Amino acid sequence: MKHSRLLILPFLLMSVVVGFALIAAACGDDDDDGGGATTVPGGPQAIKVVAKDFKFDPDEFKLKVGTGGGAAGSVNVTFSNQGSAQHSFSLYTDEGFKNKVPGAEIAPAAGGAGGASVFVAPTTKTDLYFRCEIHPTQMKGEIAFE
Ligand SMILES: [Cu+2]
Repeated sequence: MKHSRLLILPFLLMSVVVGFALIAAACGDDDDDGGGATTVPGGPQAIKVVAKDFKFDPDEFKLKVGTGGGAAGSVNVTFSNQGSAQHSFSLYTDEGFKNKVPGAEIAPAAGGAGGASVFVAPTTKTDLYFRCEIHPTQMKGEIAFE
């Protein structure tokens, strides 16, 4: 009986450690909340867009309405092309893709490459629309500012 007691204690400790690891892993994955959006308090908002298989992943983001200026009012875009064809990132204020958002543009990048840009977040609730200029009908997405 003494032996089984000694074996149970390490097992319990392991269970606790594994339990904490699972909780930490679950909390660390915020991707479901904002569709890949991350926010640092007082800093710029940020989105990570991946281009793959002629699609953007994610293709929908939810961000907060901007504060009008400064770092906190801007959005950092990180773009990563994980496909083999060239892809780009352009952001527009309209669904018809006529008015570009200044600063947001990321030039065409080859597969395995990427880019980054920064734009000023709108200060009122609005939707912005992005697309790949090389595959404009296939690769589209949306950023909702709420
Ligand atoms: Cu493309």
